[in-house]
Amino acid sequence: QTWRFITEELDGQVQYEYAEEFANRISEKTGGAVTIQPYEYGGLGSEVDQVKQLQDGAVELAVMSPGFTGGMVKEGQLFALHYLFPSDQRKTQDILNTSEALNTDLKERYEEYSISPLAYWTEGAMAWTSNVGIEEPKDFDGLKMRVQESPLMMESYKAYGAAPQALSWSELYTGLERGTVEGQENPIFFIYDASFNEVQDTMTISNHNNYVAMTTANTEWFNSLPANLKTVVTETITEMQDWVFNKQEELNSSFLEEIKNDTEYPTEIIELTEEQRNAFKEKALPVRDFYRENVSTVDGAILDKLIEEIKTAE
Ligand code: 6CS
Repeated sequence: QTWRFITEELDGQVQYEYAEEFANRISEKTGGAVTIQPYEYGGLGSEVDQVKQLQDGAVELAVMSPGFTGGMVKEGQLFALHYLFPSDQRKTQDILNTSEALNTDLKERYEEYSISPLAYWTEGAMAWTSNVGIEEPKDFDGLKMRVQESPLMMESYKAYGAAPQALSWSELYTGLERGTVEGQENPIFFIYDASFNEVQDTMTISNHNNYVAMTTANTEWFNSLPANLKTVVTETITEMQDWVFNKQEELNSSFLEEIKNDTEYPTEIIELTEEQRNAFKEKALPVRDFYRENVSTVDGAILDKLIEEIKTAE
């Protein structure tokens, strides 16, 4: 049998590398009885279309970013809150691995929509790019900031005074080039691999949030798998949490060097001091109440549980 595995990224980027490695491991463990066909982003529509394909069972497996389920699974938007997770990526990954709020409570919310998140992992800390050089909240004033389709991502940037707009990443390079959008957030490996540095003059190491991706399966398909295959899938996903952590770290650090050494498209790199970070944090914290009151369908219960787990971990 063949399972289809869609990703939101291209060959060489973290999500697609993950799907390929997963495919190899599953094929090896099942002695070739199961083959997995990984798909790069692009062929099957936008990120939001891909969510639908997983829900419909048109594909069995997907790497999915919670941002693109924002209009549907309200609680999943908590990943859009800035300064929630530790800026230390290892600590963040440990929380993603062990959190009951995420691996039980949030998972159940997703399953109401036939999406089973089997693991959460970081693709690295996100940086801001722009031509204005973001150092303090007022630099965001009126800035047309590109975000994914999540109302809470919009709210997070409105809190800094920006004018956020939702866009698929396939339209982002052209958008930045033409100025229809003026800034964006992404992990460093992605900024370089998608060439955003060609059309943006500055990159701010802001540590405002990390990029979380989920390994997901169509719920009905996954539940109907024979027990032995289910075990192979979950064991492989668990093993790969360290693998993908190392992969993102390697790509993020080597591509940071590439950005620094790119003389054709020079980028000013701005590293925020703790004091500068705090100015953003102050504006970001009230967005948690917005989430609790206007987004969450459980009055922020999952977020509050996660906050406690983060406190304990730190
Ligand atoms: O910015 C985005 O929308 C894209 N960024 C990453 C790191 N992965 C896929 C996603 O669609």
